[in-house]
Amino acid sequence: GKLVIATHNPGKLWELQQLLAPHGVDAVSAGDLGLPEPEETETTFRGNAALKARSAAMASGLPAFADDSGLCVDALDGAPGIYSARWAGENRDFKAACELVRQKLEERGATPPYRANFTCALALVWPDGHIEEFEGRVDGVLVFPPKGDKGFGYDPIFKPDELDKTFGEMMSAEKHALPGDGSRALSHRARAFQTMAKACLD
Ligand code: ITT
Repeated sequence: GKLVIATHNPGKLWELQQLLAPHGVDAVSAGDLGLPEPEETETTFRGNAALKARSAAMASGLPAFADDSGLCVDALDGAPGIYSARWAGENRDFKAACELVRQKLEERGATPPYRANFTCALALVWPDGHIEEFEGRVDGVLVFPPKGDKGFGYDPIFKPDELDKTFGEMMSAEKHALPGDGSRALSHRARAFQTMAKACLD
């Protein structure tokens, strides 16, 4: 049967479709189904992922899968965290959001290396309410000025510890897995997905 990908973020949707493709899952996005976008009222990545997946499963009567994720900066006490999308404002201006991160670091008097991580919570919810939850994280440093025009969101300012370029300089396949070993995931989303695939898709 079909699986709903409960996201309205095109960059995320693209990556989730790439990750799902090898598993032969028939997926449709919440946007394509015209499902409403619930307000993210929870206080954790995990809570918001569950909220979005539940909302889509109830509205569609299909199993639904949601991703809640964000950038957590050590010197900013974990901000923007669950507010990562909201820091980009109504018009989702991530150039401005990256600049806001730099400004806040400057205000705090923080000095490089600016340690940070991306975290991703995935929730898979069936119409009967059954839920499975997974998490993934990648650690790295922030670089200014931003580098690269690939990916989405905060990708141009995040350099994972494992490689010498930012996510903004990587194609989605490079962001998903470490070179030379397609089986070892790199990004927070690919790491969470890998755990989910082992538990639920294979
Ligand atoms: P949905 O809730 O509809 O899925 P959203 O963009 O609101 O879309 P989130 O609430 O999870 O999603 O916000 C996560 C934000 O964190 C997202 O907008 C990006 O700016 C950022 N983010 C998450 N994963 C990222 C990644 O892999 N690369 C760059 N930025 C990322």
